[in-house]
Amino acid sequence: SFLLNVLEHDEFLNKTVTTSFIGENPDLLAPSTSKDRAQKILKYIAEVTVNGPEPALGATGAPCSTVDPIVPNLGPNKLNTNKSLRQIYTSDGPEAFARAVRNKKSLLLTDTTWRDAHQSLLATRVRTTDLLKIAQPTSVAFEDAYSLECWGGATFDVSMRFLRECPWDRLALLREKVPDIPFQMLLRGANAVGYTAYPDNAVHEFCEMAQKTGMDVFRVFDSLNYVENMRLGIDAVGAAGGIVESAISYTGDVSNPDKGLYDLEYYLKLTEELKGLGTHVLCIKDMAGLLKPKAATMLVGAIRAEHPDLPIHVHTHDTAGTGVASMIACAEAGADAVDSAVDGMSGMTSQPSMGAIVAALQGTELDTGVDLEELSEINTYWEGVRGLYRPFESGQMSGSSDVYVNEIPGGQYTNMLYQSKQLGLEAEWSDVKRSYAAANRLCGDIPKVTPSSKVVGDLAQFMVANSLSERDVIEQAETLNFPTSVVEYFQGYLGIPPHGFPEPLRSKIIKGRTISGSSNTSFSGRPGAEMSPIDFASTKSTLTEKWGPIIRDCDVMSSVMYPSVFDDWLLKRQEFGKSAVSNLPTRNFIQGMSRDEEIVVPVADGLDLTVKLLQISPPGDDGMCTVDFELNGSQRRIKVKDST
Ligand code: 3PY
Ligand code: ZN
Repeated sequence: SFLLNVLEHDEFLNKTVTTSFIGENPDLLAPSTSKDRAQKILKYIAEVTVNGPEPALGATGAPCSTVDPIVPNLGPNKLNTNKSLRQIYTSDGPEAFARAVRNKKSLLLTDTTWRDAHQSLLATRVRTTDLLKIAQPTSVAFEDAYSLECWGGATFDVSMRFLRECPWDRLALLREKVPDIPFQMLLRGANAVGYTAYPDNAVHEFCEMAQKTGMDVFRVFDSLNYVENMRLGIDAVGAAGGIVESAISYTGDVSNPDKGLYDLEYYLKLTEELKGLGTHVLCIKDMAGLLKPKAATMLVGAIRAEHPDLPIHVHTHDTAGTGVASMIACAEAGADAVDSAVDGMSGMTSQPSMGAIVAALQGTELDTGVDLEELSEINTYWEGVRGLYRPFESGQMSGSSDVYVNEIPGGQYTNMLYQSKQLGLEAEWSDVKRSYAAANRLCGDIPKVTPSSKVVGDLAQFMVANSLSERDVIEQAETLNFPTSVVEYFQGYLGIPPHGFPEPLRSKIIKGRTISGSSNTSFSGRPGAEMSPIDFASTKSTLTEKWGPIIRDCDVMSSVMYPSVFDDWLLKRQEFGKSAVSNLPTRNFIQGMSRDEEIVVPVADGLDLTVKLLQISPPGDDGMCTVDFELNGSQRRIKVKDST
């Protein structure tokens, strides 16, 4: 889809545009010319070259590697007469998919490289263009996979907010390249792909749109394992015809009877409840990597014994380094599928290494059938891509088994470590981790995953910043000015935690404050239950009035999920065009260009721009630099304000 000229018109840029303005200027609706597009790309490159990337992008680590990733040549697909799992799902439905999964004797794998792995290691910054380049070879190497996790979680938000991309385009483009492997996403139950509850019809419409755009398996969780929140997500996926993978967020340690409130009985009861709601596949979502091998054997074994027909899929993070051992224990205890990431994107707070699991099971009954040579070629690509994203590395050098104590989920662990380094508070990192465990106890010992993990993290950071012990918080609760997320948690904005809210701490923190739009101080049930439905038609006309006829139904959904992020995203697109943000090679997207560098930017079907940076002048008296380019052989000059 071409960017329309209207987005690039000065009056539009100055936000004086109205629909009548568009009516009077019909030429604006024509696709933008290649000249406009080229100008915008040069403008983006000049801006980033002179001033660096937007600070919000957070590209503060080491520079990008100068070596381009190598795309393997792995096609075409092998002659395989068996139907793939996606073919079974699309022709015979989710129940048939579940039966096929359950009937496989070998261990099935999910590759999380396209979602959770980079969410956990690289702040979710991997761009669509780098996924598309490896999509076809991946479709060959992992043709028998349970799924490719490629969407949802933080990717929806981050793709618009920081990468200036459309999440829906990402899904559609990947689907085109990978027709036969199931795609999987992470759905935060009643929170969809956001951080708080949305109206029911928004969650329903979202799932329907995702399924239609190519999503198959929806992993549905709630950050408090609150079944009322999960029910909405499960119903929405079911109604959309998707595969319902209901997730139990695992916390504590079932192999240690002295630790916490979460024993086998708790998980078996939750499994029973989720199964009754229309679950096709049960997921054990070990978001912090707490499931030790012995616990895995106990938990998977117990669920398998009670539910012989229920497919079990296990998700973990390798934070402590026990991931491979735990996933093998799960498989041996009767799990059908486990999550792993391509080696170069695995380990530490990411998923365990696919190559390690594949190699460890070779020649056993559970042999995954993945060809290690093909995997190795896919891995070579990802090692290269990881180098391009070096500016986003957290600096973590090794696993850390203290996660069994602090229970910080993978993505958050990396984020908090990174933030501590950014703020020069590295020395306080161990205090933050210790306080996190204390904050969890103060919250009532809860599962910690988006968004409950943010509440616990905010409370932990508040404790460190104010030198408060657990006891201080309890004793001084009435006079402390807690972060909003913490107050709202205690008011029930996320739902009800498994073992209730601790009192009298809760009342002391709420201090009689009411929830917005109500005279109550807290929610008594599902927080989103009372929200009025979104009027999609009127939202679309409002957006169309504001932005012109470019607004698609999926844009309306993006705006419903993230209204201000969406507006900001469109504004940036006007400034720099779609091609600049989406099609520039990653190194240039992050760092701009260096003198005499020449790159090729694909802009539309079959059309390439060759861009060479000739020189940059020092800033003049007006603070402006001139940046000279050669564009397809002819000279172009761009002026940029030096704001460094
Ligand atoms: C997310 O919600 O994004 C997660 O990855 C939770 O584990
Ligand atoms: Zn995860």
